[in-house]
Amino acid sequence: LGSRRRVLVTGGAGFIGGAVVRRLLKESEAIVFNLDKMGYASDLTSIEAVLSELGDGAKQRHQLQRVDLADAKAVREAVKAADPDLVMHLAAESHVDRSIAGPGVFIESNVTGTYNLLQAVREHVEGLSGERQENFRLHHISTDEVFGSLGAEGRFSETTPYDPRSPYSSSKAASDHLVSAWHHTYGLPVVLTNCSNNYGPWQFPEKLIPVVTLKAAAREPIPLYGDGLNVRDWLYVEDHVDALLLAACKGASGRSYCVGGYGERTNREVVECICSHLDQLKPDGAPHARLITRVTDRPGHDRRYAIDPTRIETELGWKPRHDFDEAIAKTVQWYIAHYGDKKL
Ligand code: NAD
Ligand code: TDX
Repeated sequence: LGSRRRVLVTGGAGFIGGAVVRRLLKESEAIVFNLDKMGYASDLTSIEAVLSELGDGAKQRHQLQRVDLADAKAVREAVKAADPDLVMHLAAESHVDRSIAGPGVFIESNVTGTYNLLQAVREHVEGLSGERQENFRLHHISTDEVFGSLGAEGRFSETTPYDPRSPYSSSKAASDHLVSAWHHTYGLPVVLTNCSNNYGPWQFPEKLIPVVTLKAAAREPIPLYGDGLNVRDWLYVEDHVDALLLAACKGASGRSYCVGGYGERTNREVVECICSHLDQLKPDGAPHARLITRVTDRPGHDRRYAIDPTRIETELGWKPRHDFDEAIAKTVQWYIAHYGDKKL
């Protein structure tokens, strides 16, 4: 973090934001302001555990700001109170299926929310003096879904044209464009990252990997959308956190970086892999793969995502540290231990 002492993380009670906050608490001395509306996907348990491990002095280093980004006034006040050297913006409605069922909140949180944050941060940066202003960064965390859907060939990179297709991805694309515009027009020092699908502990059980693990463990049908041959590029969440901290601290202002760990797999491969781990962990009946059930496809389901991470590898020296087969095994074990026999 260099001389940066105050970090505002939006969405720090969510899956990836929580991993960022834990890392900042463990590996830096920064005060972390965690701005989150505390929605359905929020959980502070893992952060509270880290604070307890670190001891009493650490508690003041985590300040929860329970704020909805859609509330411009509250956002302005929260940014003012945090007085940050760095803002890492992860707060967003994040689930594609929910965006199809109810797109409104995606526009409010992801588009209006990002706009409100940009305005508040712009005012904050204008008031900073000398070195603090020069070192300030707003890091906007986004997704590879803004680039649309790939055929069998090719990978997304920073020069791929935007072509979002779901309410979620179009709201994220809009937020990316707002961030770039605030950089070009108002000179706001920003950095953007677009990452592929993350997995790991503490992901809300609506996304593929926790849903499949918990359904299969409970011996319930495992829903596989369509033909199961859609491809996602899986990255372990801690590898994403490495990339985020590198980009936030060392990324060039106005630059974007694509993040992905060469983890392409079809959904069917991922589901079968989880089932084979469960066969070992819970060898109490028929093979879990028999529970796989083809269900109606997601409307507008993107076929394939894949990232070319050359820029972040060569310019910032990032490399994923986790291998899919090992990290997925750990992740499956974590969901079984964490949820016990609770049903979804
Ligand atoms: P998540 O749903 O687990 O967490 C998001 C957090 O943001 C939640 O705690 C939620 O309460 C908060 N939030 C949402 N709307 C808010 C608002 N209006 N005001 C304040 N807080 C609000 O999501 P995640 O998987 O941790 O994703 C974090 C970010 O990373 C998102 O911006 C997402 O687009 C991006 N991303 C996610 C993935 C992935 O695979 N999960 C991949 C690439 C990028
Ligand atoms: O029950 C399921 N069955 C199924 O076949 C679910 C929940 C998903 N799927 C399929 C749909 C996708 O092809 O699995 C794939 C992964 O689905 P999700 O976990 O919902 O992720 P995805 O739609 O790819 O989006 C994710 O990655 C990019 C995150 O939710 C986004 O926040 C991120 O930006």
